[in-house]
Order: sequence, then structure tokens, then C-alpha cells
Amino acid sequence: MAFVLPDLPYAPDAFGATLSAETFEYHHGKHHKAYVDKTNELAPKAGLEGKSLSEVIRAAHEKGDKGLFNNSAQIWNHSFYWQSLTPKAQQPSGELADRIAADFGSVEALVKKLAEEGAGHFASGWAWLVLEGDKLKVTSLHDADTPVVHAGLKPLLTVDVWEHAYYIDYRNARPKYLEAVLNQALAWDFAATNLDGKGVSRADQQG
Ligand code: MN3
Repeated sequence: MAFVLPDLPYAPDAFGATLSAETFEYHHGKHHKAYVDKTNELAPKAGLEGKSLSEVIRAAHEKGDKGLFNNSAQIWNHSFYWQSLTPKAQQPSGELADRIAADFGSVEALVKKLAEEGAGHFASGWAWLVLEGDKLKVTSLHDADTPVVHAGLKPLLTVDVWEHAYYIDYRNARPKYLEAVLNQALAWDFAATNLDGKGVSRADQQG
């Protein structure tokens, strides 16, 4: 067994100009695939063959194996990111809408906070909406760092702010990418599902 590149949950041209098919061709087909290939090369050498992806990420983190951690965490982060996007505009509803109103005041205020967090994050990383304790929280993590190794952060959705996520469509304009994705393409239904605290399992896979 080995880790696989998960299929996108939509057609690569489904987002039109917001995220082009060319972006998916490179971001999913080349960047994400490279993390899968590298992890499949490194995990057996670390004695982790047959472990699940989340087990490999946590073991690499504990051992300080940066190469394996970075590559395996990026498999998980990207698998979670594809599910955090949807080509059909959604709005939060039910419990998620209630929690957003309680913790941020409004969806607009939450989106603004995510945009500021993502745009303000220095260099490569990820903007996250997480459940911390009983509160929704916006945060960001550097490089390949991932909620998989932060037990207190239950992931609800994420936006990739590595340059490779937006350079084809937006060049250096990270705020424009964030404005488009946050307002038109967030999969709020996925975030609502992850309120059960089991978000890590939704991008996990068996090795
Ligand atoms: Mn990426």
C-alpha cells in the first residue's frame, strides 16, 4: 500500500476565473502529487510503512523528521483544502451559523478576519478556521504545519496561502485571491460537518 493523490471533489475547470483549471493542474496535479510521491519514498525508510497518514505525520513530528513531516503534512493539508472549496456558493446555516454569529458577530466579520489572517501571514502557510475548546477561532500556521499535530485545534476549513496557490491566476496579489475564494468558494457545509471534531479524519488515508 502507498498513499495516493485524492481526486478533486469537482472538475478542475469548475471555478472559472476564480481558480483556473491551470491552477488545479499545477497545484493538485504537480505540487500535491509531489508531496504524495516524496512521502511514499520517505515513510518506509522511517519504518512507517502501512501507517495511516495522520499516524505518519504525528510520528515524523515527534521524531523531528522534517522532510517526512513537511511532505506528509502537506498531503493532509491539501486534501483538506480541496474539500474546503466548492464551486457552488454556499452560506453557513444551522449550528455553524449560530456559532459564527456568537463568536464573530457575522459571516462578513469572519470572512474579513480570514482575509486579514491570510494576507498578513508572512511567507508560506495556511489560514484556518478551527474549533478551539468550544469557540470558533481564525488562525494561521506556517509552511506545512497542520492541526493534525495540534490536538487543541479541530480543523473546520482552510485556505492555502502558499504562493503556488494563487500565482497563476493572481500573480503576487494574495489579497485578491483571498477575496475571491473567501467570498465565492468556501465550502461552509464541509466546515459544518467538521463541527463534530473529526475534521482530521476527513483528509486522512491508509498508507
Ligand atoms: Mn498548496
